[in-house]
Amino acid sequence: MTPDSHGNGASVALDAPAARLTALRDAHEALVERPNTPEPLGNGIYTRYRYPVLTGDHAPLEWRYDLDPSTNPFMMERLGVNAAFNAGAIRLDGRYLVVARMEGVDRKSFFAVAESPTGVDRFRFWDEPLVMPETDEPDTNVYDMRLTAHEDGWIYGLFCTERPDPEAHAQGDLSAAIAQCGIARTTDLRSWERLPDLVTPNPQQRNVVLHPEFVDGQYGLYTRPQDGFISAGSGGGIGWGTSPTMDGARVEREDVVDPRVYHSVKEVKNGQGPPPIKTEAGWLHLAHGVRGTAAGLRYVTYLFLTALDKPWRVTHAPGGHLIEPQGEERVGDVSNVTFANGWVADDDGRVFVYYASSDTRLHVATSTVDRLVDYALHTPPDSLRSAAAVDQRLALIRKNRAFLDR
Ligand code: M1P
Repeated sequence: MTPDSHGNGASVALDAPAARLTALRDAHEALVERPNTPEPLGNGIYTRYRYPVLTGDHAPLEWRYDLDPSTNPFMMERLGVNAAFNAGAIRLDGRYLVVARMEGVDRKSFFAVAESPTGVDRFRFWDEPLVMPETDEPDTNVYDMRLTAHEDGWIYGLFCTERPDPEAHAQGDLSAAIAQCGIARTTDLRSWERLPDLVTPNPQQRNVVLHPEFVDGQYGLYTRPQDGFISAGSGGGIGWGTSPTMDGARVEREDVVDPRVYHSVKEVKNGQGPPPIKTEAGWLHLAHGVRGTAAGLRYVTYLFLTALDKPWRVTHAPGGHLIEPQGEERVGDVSNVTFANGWVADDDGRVFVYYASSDTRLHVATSTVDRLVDYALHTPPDSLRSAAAVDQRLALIRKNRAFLDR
């Protein structure tokens, strides 16, 4: 113990950081162990939960603080974590696992696995962030992993790898980048084999997702062709292509199967979320759609079904959004965003949707395959025009009137 500068013998220099560390540990433990509670009533399609399941504050203290008071006398954060969001998800050996997009205060994203016994709370990060091997072309930023347990036996992680755009940089635009699909595979989420990036006919790719089954002996890929880094340009929409291998994956032909649509939730751009869930009614897909507003872009999630034998053929497309930003979800580093790239379908039919809000935190919504299929089959499609939307609503009102008058 060292006397403080007032010479009163108090042990400020060493005890203060120790006391602060104890308080930090208590607060962190309380946050990680906090039970989550379902929000009452809801819309019948899914249940939201009171608290986010992951935030930047869930990152272990060891990742953020130098715990040695002799080198960190103020016990201050040395490497802050800004956010934990857009997570891939999987159920493995009875555990709910997410691979979250972590973002340091330096804006660099990295991946980290968090594990929960319930799927709705007590997500705890593994000891260290995930170490993702690189190709010969180093990644500037990696994010938004989609996890696919493929029938070939591997778990694939497809993610966005971003590198500088040299032409734009030469002209002074340092925000431009080239986004491509990085590919890695694993069996345990601990050790990863990095494979060559996906090659497609388009200059930019984000939101690429591997279909879980072979299709005509090929790997099926949902893509998102795009002209520019942010704007879809003449591209956009969810594409479909196939590749004979994932070790050197190449899509020669990309067909847009879920296009952008004027005056809809996916007017500006859209992208596949997690890999689809196989149901008796077809493949259940979760995606995000983006529209422009005076306040900037608004990201929501939406659902659709495709044919079991042709996973690229949309059979049912409910109109409007599934999950939209509500309350505090509307505010964050990139406000007015909900984005989902992970969900888990349990053997008992429960579905855990991991959606992030405003590029800041990760939430869960629970539902069942039966509910989501019912929603997909029986929600009217987007009517595309106001008058047609009124007709849809009148049909519902009149059906209800007839039912109540029986
Ligand atoms: O900031 C909102 C989202 O923007 C991108 O998604 P998209 O390519 O569809 O525009 C991604 O960077 C995503 O991570 C982010 O949440």
